Amino acid sequence: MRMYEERHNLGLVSLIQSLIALEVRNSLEIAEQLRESQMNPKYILTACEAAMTEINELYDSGEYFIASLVMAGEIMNRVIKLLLPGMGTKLRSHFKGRVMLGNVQGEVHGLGKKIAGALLSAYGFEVLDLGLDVSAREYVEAAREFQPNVIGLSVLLTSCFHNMQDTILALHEERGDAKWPAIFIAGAQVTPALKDYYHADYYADTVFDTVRLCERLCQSERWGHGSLNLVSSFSLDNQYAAEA
Ligand code: B12
Repeated sequence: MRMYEERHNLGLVSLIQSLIALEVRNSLEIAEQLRESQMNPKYILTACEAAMTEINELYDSGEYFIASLVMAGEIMNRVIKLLLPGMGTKLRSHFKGRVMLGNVQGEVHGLGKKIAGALLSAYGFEVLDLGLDVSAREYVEAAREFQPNVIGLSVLLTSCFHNMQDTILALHEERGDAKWPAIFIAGAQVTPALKDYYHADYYADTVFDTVRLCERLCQSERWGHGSLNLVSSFSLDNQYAAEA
């Protein structure tokens, strides 16, 4: 058992090192081996995030350039694609509700949202991903058509916060006095205080929080509850990590 764990940890460390070195093929091979060894995809994704943080530090210190960030984003994109099929078959269950996601106008950091969308689909939600750089008007029009139970806005750049605000205001106007669809915000720079400041309904910290939040919201809407008495974020990693 111990040897098995050590091998897994070594694999994750090699993945992080390989990502930091921006080695495309090697990173994908290691991710594939970890996937085949039945490792929980959550740990593989967490390792990717750790590598991203390190890559960002190298960028900040001037050792890496913007091209390195693009490259790192591309490798991570491929790792996510590689992990998706396994996540789907393990987690997919009956239809739970409709979730619409998008990156607000001006925002091109789409990896966190992509992981969230993949995980939500795997857990039985119908997901519409509007993509990157989505205007307030596009959100509203898509919501009219798709009729989501929940809408998630993703933003990482602080310079895009005002666009997030415009989108939330437009969605509030569209739904009038109704409580649905519920609106949540997510992304590395987003905090519970921002949720209050920008009048979003909820805030999700990790992608696993998002799954749980959407499950509770969709259940609540089905049972006719006005809204949930939830604190902004959850910590449910254990439950979902065990399942994933
Ligand atoms: C990779 C990267 C890029 C890539 C993006 C590639 C891609 N396809 O997404 C590229 C090179 C394009 C890029 C560009 C820029 N970037 Co950049 N980038 C990063 C970096 C290094 C990693 C982001 C990332 O993908 N992390 C991995 C993902 C999985 O993590 P995550 O997004 O945080 O998501 C997690 C949670 O937040 C949550 N989550 C996130 N989103 C969502 C959405 C939903 C719906 C849910 C449920 C959950 C969720 O779940 C995820 C898993 O836990 C960050 C630094 C950092 N460490 O965050 C800077 C960073 C975000 N970038 C930054 C900047 C400034 C820029 C540029 C403006 C740089 C420039 N001078 O041109 C441009 C932006 C252009 C634009 N108009 O948007 C700054 C933002 C600073 C700020 N305060 O606003 C950062 C913080 C770097 C820094 N320290 O300065 N970047």
